[in-house]
Amino acid sequence: MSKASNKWIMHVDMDAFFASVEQRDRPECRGRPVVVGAQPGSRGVVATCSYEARAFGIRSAMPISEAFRRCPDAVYLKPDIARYVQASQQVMALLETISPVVEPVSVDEAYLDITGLERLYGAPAAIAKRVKDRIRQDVGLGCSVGIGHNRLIAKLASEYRKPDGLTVVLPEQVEPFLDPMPPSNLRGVGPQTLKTVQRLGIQTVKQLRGMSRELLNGYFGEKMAGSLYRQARGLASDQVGERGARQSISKETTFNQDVTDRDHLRSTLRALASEVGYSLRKAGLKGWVVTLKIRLAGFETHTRQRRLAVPGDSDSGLFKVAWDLLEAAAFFEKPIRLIGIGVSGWDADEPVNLDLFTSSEADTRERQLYSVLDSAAERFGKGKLSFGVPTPKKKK
Ligand code: TTP
Ligand code: MG
Repeated sequence: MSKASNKWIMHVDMDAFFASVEQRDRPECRGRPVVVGAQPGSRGVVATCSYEARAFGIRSAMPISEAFRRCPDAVYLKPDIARYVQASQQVMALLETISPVVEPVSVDEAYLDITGLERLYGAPAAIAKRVKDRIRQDVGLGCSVGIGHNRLIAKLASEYRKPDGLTVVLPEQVEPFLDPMPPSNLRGVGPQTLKTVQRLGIQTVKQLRGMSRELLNGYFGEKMAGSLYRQARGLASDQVGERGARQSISKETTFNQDVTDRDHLRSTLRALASEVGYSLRKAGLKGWVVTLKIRLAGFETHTRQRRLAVPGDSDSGLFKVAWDLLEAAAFFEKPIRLIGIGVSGWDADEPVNLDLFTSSEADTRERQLYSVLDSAAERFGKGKLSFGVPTPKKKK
């Protein structure tokens, strides 16, 4: 961790993501303050807003009433998550054409390892420009890109100039880059840490770097002290990609239209079970646990699991268990958007590298996305069904 990295890591973060998708799709909103979130008059909050709206001091998570007070003339829109998901997937797919090592970390940001791509595309700044141009052309959205020798520097670089930023921080520039920053820019600095930072009168990362590890330990506790100590020196991981071993083999499918028809569900599940069975047998694995995954229209996601009497890998056996789980859960009254089946709990101790939904990059991205949306939903004070935006009381 402490040795200098010779990698180039890129961090891409979409600008005002939800609001930019709206401005893209609604030309009348371009150049105007746009606030995506709850409707004025309700008790919800701002999900995000365009940079034109930020000029009025509007920010994510601000009560919508406060946003409305600051800018009654803004366009107030309810989130349309499906369109944002689609844009997100387009962006991630595009990034995968640039580098084979892409790690989506939220709905609108990803890390790329671009080490060695210079020969293909030119200097790091040229690669960043290429990414920005492609996203602009193909997806119609703007983003900010940061490049550095590790994840921390890349992330701070993408935040450095927003919107439409492009910042490359060379290793010899790391200290001058970090020096004037407020410690709140560093990763994992929550309200508690910030309180101590303020109490100590620390205003810059440079001041933080001037403190010994022992001193930091005393004020922040070992764990946070270690993190601050390393970050103040620009030290961080340069690993991009999936972390952790893959632990299941699974397959899922999203329907073009929500499905209620039992026969359709049955044949889909049977096909998925066959694919999973095939992968299991190819990997020489049998699993103890079968998981059924269902997403209802509206992103409400359920999983049901059953432990088998003997580890299984047969198509029909897997299908039967998954179908039982589906029937027992009585989802049928509701339209189903996605269905998946997974097997885990290996009988053998071999490394598994065939996971198709639980840890595939696409699913990691999707799970992260849904966790973002679910936590947003909690913040908005609504159930998980509604994408977290309170129903507007009445259109004005
Ligand atoms: P961010 O990347 O934090 O914000 P942003 O893309 O809107 O703006 P920028 O990066 O230019 O500063 O979050 C990405 C999306 O996540 C955002 O468009 C909406 C959603 N989001 C919420 O729903 N609630 C929140 O509190 C935040 C911060 C984001
Ligand atoms: Mg963003």
